[in-house]
Amino acid sequence: MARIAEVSRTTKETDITVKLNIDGTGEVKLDYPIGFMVHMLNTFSRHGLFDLEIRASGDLEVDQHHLVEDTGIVLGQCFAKALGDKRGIRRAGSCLFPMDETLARAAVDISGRAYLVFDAQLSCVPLDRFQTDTVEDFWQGFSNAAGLALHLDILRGRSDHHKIEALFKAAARALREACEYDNRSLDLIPSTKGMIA
Ligand SMILES: [Mn+2]
Repeated sequence: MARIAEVSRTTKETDITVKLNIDGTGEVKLDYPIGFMVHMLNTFSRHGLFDLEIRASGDLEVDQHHLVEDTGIVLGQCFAKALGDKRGIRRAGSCLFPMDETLARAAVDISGRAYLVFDAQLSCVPLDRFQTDTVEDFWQGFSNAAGLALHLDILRGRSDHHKIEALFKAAARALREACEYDNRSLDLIPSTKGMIA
C-alpha cells in the first residue's frame, strides 16, 4: 500500500499544500517563497528519500514565522496521514550527521505523543533574510502535527547555515529509519499497547 498523503491548509495567514510519498526517491517540486527554506526542504527530501511537493504562500509582510511554522504543521499532518496505523514500521530512528565543523544529532520516536526538544545553539543573526529562530517553530509544528517525539541537538559547530542544514539532514535520516518497514514485524504495530495514536 502506497504511503502517500496530500494536505492543504488555508488560514488568514498562510496557504499551504503538501504532497508526500514516504517511500520515494527524493524527488522535489517546490513553489516556496523563502530561499533558505527551499534549500532545507530539498535537503530533507533528498536525505529522507521522501518525494515532496509543496506549494506555499503567506503573510511575509508580517515576518516569516507564520509560513515556516505552518509548513512544519502541514508536513507533519502528511506524515501522520501517510503512516496510518503505523503497522510494520521501525517506529524509532536516529542519526548523527557531521557537516564540516558541525555535528548534529536527531532522534525520533513515532509514538503518537508529540514532544520536541530543540537545542541548536543558533546566534539568531539572520542568514541573508532568513529568520533562523523559525527553524524551531518548524520542528515544533512538525512534531505536534505528526505526533512524535523528536530531539534535535547541535553537539558542536560554528556556522548557523551548517547547524540548520545538518539538523535537517539528521532529522530526515532519523525519520526515514523510523518510517521504514521492519521485515521481522511487518504485521505488528510496534507498541505493547497494540496501537499508536
Ligand atoms: Mn547549504
